[in-house]
Amino acid sequence: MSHHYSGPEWGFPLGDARLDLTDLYAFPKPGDTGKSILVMNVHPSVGENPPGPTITEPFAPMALYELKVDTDGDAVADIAYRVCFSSSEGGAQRATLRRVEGLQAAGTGDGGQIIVEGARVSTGSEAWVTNAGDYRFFAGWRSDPFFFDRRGALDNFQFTGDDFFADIDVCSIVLEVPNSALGPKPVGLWHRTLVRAEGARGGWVQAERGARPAQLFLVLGLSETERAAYLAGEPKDDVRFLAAFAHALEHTGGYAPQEAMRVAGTMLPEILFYDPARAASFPENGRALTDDAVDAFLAILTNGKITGDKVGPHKDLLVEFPYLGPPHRVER
Ligand SMILES: [Ca+2]
Ligand SMILES: [Ca+2]
Repeated sequence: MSHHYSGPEWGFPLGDARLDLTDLYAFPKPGDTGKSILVMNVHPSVGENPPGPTITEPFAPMALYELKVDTDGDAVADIAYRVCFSSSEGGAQRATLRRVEGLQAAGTGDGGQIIVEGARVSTGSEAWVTNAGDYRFFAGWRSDPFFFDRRGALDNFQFTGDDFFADIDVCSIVLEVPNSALGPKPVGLWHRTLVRAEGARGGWVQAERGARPAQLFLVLGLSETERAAYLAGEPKDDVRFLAAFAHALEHTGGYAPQEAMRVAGTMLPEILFYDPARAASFPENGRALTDDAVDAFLAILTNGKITGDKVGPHKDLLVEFPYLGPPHRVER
C-alpha cells in the first residue's frame, strides 16, 4: 500500500504516475556517522487504474519534487531540497537539485541554491551518480525496495507471503547529505510533488504529499473531500484529521475511542521523525530500506490482531550508493 496508488479509485495524482509518491526513507550512511541517506521514491512501474505499465519517462518535466525538513518540531519546514527535471526529448532527462532555508523552505517555489545541476537521470542498470561537495545525488529507475503482500491485503488480509513488489520498479531520488546540513537536532521529514498552476497567476499546486508508509490506507477511508484536503494539505494542519483517523482505527482495530485518539495522535502530523545520530528503525527513527513498515502498520491498524504479511525485505539492495538495486526492466 504505502503511498503506491494514492489518487481516487487507486489512480495517480492528477492522473500522472510520475507525480505519485511511493515511499520515503531516511537512514545514516553505512560506515559514516557524519552523513545521511534520504530516499524519495515516486512513480511505480505498474499502475492499477489504468492497469498495466506506466509511462517510461521517470519524472514529470514540469513538476517539482520536494523534500521538506522541519528542524524545530513545529511541523513547518525550515529546510527544503527541490529537484526538477528536463524533458527527455532528445535523450536522458537531466536533474537539478536546489536547497532553501527559512521562510522560503516553508513556502512554495522553485528557487534556491543550486547544489547539483544537469545530473544525468538513470534509466538502465547503471546508476549515474553525481558528487557535489559534501553531497551525492542519484535520480532514475531502480528496483522498488518496498515489500508487501498487496493482493493478500485486498483479499481481506488473507496473507500468503506473495510480494506484489518483487519485480516492480520505481523512480528514486537519492541524496547523500552531511548531517550538519540538517541542523544540530533530530528532524521531521516529508516529501511532496507539485505542478505549475494553470492560468496567468502562476504558482504551484501540490499534487501529493507523504511521509509514513501505509498511512494512506487510512486516508483512503476518508470522504472524497477530506482525502483531497489531506493530499493537498500540510503537516502543520493535520490535527484536523485526528478524529477521522481515530474513527477508522476504532473500526479496523476495535480500539476504544480514547485509545484510538491516542494512536491516531502517533500518526499525525504525517511526518517521518529522524535522528541522524541513531540507527534507523521505523517507526521509532527514520526508515531503513529493510524495515518492515507494513508489519508495523498492520499491528497498529488491527490493534495487534495481525502482525505481519509474511513478506520480508528484498535481496537486491546494494551496499553502497544509491543502495537501491538496479531496475528489473532495463530496456526503457
Ligand atoms: Ca520548523
Ligand atoms: Ca512484512
